[in-house]
Amino acid sequence: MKFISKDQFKFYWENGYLIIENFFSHEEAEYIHQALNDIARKDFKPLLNMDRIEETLKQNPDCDPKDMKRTAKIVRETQCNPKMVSILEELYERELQSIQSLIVYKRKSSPYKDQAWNSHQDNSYIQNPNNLCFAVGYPLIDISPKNGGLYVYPGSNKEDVLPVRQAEGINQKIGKKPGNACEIPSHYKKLDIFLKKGDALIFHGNLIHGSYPNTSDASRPLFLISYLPVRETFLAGKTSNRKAIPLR
Ligand SMILES: O=C(O)CCC(=O)C(=O)O
Ligand SMILES: [Fe+2]
Repeated sequence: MKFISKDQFKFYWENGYLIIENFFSHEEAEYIHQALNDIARKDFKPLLNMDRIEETLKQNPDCDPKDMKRTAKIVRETQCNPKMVSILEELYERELQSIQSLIVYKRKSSPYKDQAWNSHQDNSYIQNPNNLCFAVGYPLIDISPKNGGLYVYPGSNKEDVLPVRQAEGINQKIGKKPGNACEIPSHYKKLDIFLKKGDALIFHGNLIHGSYPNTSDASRPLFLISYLPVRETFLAGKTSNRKAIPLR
C-alpha cells in the first residue's frame, strides 16, 4: 500500500470511517472556507453541488457570477484532489467518480445553526445496491459535539440500508431535524467525532451517523463530497440532482 497503511485499510472496513489528520494545511482549508462563504445565501442554508455553476445559481440567485465561477473551480479541484483520490482508490480498489458536493455551514446567528441531523445512512438517499458509496468530510474549522459535530456508530457500515422514517435532507424545514432516521441495531455504540481544521473524515455510505446542534458561538462549516466507484448505480434524487463527475 502506498497512500494508506494496512492498519488504516483494516480500520476503515471494520469501523466504517477513517480520519486522515492534517490532510490540508490551515491555509488550504481556509482558502476553501473563504470560497464557500463567498457563495453562501444570506440565510446560510446548506448548498449542494457548488462545483456546478448552474446548481449554485438555482439555490442562490443573488450570488455574484464571478464568485460562483471561482468557487465552483475550487470545489471541483478539491473533489478531484489527486492525493485524496489516491487514498480513496487504495481503500476501494476501484476507479472512482464523485457524485455530489455539499456545504453545511451551521452558521452562527443563522436559522440553520441548530440543525441536528437524525441518525442516518447516506446510502438511504443514494441507493447504491452494492453499498459502495461513501463521503469525505472536510471540517473548515475545528469541529466537536459542542459546535454541531458528528457522531457515528462504528461497524454499522456492515449493515444494508436499514428501514427509515423518511425526512428531507438539506431542504428540511427550519426547526425540524433533517435526515432519513434509521433504526439503530442495539449492539452498536455511539461515538462522538472530533476533527481539526485541515483533517479529512472518510466515511462509508452505510455507516450510521448524525450530528448535534451547534451550541457554540462560532459557525460549523463542514464540506462534504460523495463518491462511488465507476459503473455503480445511484439515485440522482428528487432535489439533490447527483451527477457522475470523473476524477481525472
Ligand atoms: O452536516 C451535518 O451535520 C451532517 C450532514 C450529513 O450527514 C449529510 O448531509 O448527509
Ligand atoms: Fe450524512
